[in-house]
Amino acid sequence: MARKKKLYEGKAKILFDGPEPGTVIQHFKDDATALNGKKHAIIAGKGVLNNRISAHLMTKLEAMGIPTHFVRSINAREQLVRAVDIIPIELVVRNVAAGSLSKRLGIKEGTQLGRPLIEYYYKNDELNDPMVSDDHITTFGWADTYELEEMISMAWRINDYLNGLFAGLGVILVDFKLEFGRLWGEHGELYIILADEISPDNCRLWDEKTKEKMDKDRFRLDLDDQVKGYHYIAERLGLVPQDIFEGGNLNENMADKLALIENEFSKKRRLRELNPGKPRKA
Ligand code: AIR
Ligand code: ASP
Repeated sequence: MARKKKLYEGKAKILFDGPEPGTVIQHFKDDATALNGKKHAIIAGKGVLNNRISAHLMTKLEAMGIPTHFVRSINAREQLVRAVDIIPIELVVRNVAAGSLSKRLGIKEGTQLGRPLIEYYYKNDELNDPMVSDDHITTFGWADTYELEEMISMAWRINDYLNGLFAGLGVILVDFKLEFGRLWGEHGELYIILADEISPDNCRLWDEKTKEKMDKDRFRLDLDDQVKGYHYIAERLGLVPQDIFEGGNLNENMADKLALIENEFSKKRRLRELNPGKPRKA
């Protein structure tokens, strides 16, 4: 097979040119970074697990009416996604205080928030992804008011859905980060769709009983067994059989096969490709 053309390499993922027009291959690496890339490690197996977790959650969200960039799984580390223009805003949804919210405002970690909170961050590594207001977003044209409204309404629905899904599995969805992209239809109409990934790299997930952190905070805070969170979440979601780990190592051949089997069960998703979402109002 011809070598794939690399379009972009990020901290945790690589994007390659896709096999069909308008598609991109999203490759999940084992690299983990924090502090804007200053802290780095390889967490063996993370890429495979995040690829599966994100494919699964995006498929679920698509089924409840959230348009996403996910098309299908390709292999253990790669998925086909739609090419979009990423809107340079990270939406963070919080249900429980943790991380930068606790630090910035002195709210004790673990405090249940009275209602979910949405924050916006401007996606810019040089500036360290600063927090911004909706006024900044529209004033500087990072997104217009329609796009922002669309992102916020999807973020609420995603939070409702994921909160319930994880609660049913004994996991608390503390907070998470979303990215959206613009996609133009055949007739020039604009769609706003969910992009990037949803995985323990951009969600905080705690075991409900023990409150143990089962996400990237294990790496950020130098806790032991950094792959544990990814593995635990994939297992709770029913995505990895016990024997996929051989003596502590993930069997990538087995993971490859699982990725393809999952596509067989989600043929319905193909229909939605023709109808990615609600078109923008004129
Ligand atoms: N996040 C924000 N920027 C990058 C990521 N991954 C995610 C974190 C956390 C949430 O957004 O993983 O789930 C809030 O992060 P913080 O650091 O603002 O508390
Ligand atoms: N991945 C980002 C970084 O490299 C932020 C994070 O997830 O902590 O800084």
